[in-house]
Amino acid sequence: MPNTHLRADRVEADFDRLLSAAGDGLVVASNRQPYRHDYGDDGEVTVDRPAGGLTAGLDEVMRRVDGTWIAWGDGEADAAVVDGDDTVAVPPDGDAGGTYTLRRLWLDGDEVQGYYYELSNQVLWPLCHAALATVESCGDAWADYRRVNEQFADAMAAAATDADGDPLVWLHDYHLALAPRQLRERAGAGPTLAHTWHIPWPSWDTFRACPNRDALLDGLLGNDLLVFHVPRYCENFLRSADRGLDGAAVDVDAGTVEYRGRTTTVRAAPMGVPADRIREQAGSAEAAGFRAAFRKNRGIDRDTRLAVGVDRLDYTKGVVQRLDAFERLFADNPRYRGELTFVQIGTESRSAIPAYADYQERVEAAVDRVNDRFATDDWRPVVYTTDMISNEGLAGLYREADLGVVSPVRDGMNLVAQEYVAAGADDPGVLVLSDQAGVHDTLGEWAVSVRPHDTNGFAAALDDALSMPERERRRRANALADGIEDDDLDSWLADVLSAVAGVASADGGVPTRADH
Ligand code: GDG
Repeated sequence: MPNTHLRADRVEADFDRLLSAAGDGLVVASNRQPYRHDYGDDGEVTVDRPAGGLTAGLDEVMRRVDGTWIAWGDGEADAAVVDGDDTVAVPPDGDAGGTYTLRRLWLDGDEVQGYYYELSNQVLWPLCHAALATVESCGDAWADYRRVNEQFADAMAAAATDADGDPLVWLHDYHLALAPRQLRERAGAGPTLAHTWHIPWPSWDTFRACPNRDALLDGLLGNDLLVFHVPRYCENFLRSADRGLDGAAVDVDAGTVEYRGRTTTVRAAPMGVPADRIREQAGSAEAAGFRAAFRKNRGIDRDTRLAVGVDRLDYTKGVVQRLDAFERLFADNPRYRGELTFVQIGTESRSAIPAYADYQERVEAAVDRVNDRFATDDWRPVVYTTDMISNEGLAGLYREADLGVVSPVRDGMNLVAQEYVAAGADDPGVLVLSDQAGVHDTLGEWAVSVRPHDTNGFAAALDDALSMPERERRRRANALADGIEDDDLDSWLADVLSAVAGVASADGGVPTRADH
């Protein structure tokens, strides 16, 4: 295994020092924007605030440094609020924490279809999750993907030129694989380019099926630093570069690729969650109110034990396999009937793509099947909702649940598993975790591990978790809580910035957290 895992010792994150060591200012680029403007029912402009951990975490860093964030403006009122340079200061009420610049890019219908729906989500997403049979053929989508990446590169180059010196440009995810090389061609060697790939990188034997594999590797090797969640993905990427590109000098142990006259450093930094904030949310009055109302409105008895799953409705998340396992559990262990309800929160996602619409139908059919088989007049085995739940409500549900069930068939990291631990179940709960999630590499030792397709083994694991003695539950819950506090979102941000600072400084003299 290559030496690519960044140390994650718990220290106070010194962002100002790290940021100034990483570059002169910060430019972030991602497909999804941190703030979206829409029209409310009364015609007034409304603003959607960042919901996800990453966006909220980066938002705070951006406010501190007054940086520029470049993203696709997909909100109905987005164009109405920008200035002549397509920028708007966010957040709108940012006086206390500061503001930064959101630069929006406009995509036409064909570009959205080709770049976002086809190439990003029907080629790269299934490819990287090793679901080759789900990869769709692409015709003109590649040209759209290249063109949209060029728009991002133009905007990043302009922001880099406007900065006082050479900024850090931090790109995110598989939508922007070509942009690093394109930006390098526009902006030269000055800015430091770092790229976080939030999904797995598959083995070479899978990646070699990618029709545009050379261009993708070439694009990503325009970066100075490439960050994956776990060392396995680093190794897969390094071997893909080695096998796929003529002229690339790959050092798997050092985690470096020399190609076209520059070195790209490849590192693993497992992303964390804002653990303190989630614990506070779980203990809030709103969370308590939500828990009580949820039970009442969904007809779940006060004494019924809960297992909870929270997922975007994506075929990688293993919701169908999870329902198969609960069906087997109730079939083989009648004592759980009337005593346990499995709550699945399923957030609608990418529904315009047939594979996603089909998946939503399969989930609904499986929920109905289990409920038709076992439900009684006053008890349902599965409660399923696609309602978007508030952060406090979600944290409250996590705290209420005896089991947190996270069972993707493949997942880059997975934040839900960490959020469940952070919320801290009332009576220490058990994390049931697929060994196919990146987070299993860091939390697997204290979770109950499952293979999502092994229905019998999965059902037996659920039974084990539900029957686990309190002492053992407490032992594991404490170890898990320590783990996610040590490696929380701030620690992750500091790890990435430390790694950037390391590659940005010629003498490598910037201390990392590991040096404290
Ligand atoms: C990608 C990678 C990697 C969901 N429903 C509600 C809600 N959520 C929130 C969860 C969690 C987030 O969505 C989902 O995060 P995941 O990590 O599980 O998955 P992806 O969206 O696939 O993310 C993944 C991640 O990037 C970061 O790098 O971990 O592997 O696939 O935060 O809580 N939040 C609220 N209500 C809901 O109904 N409030």
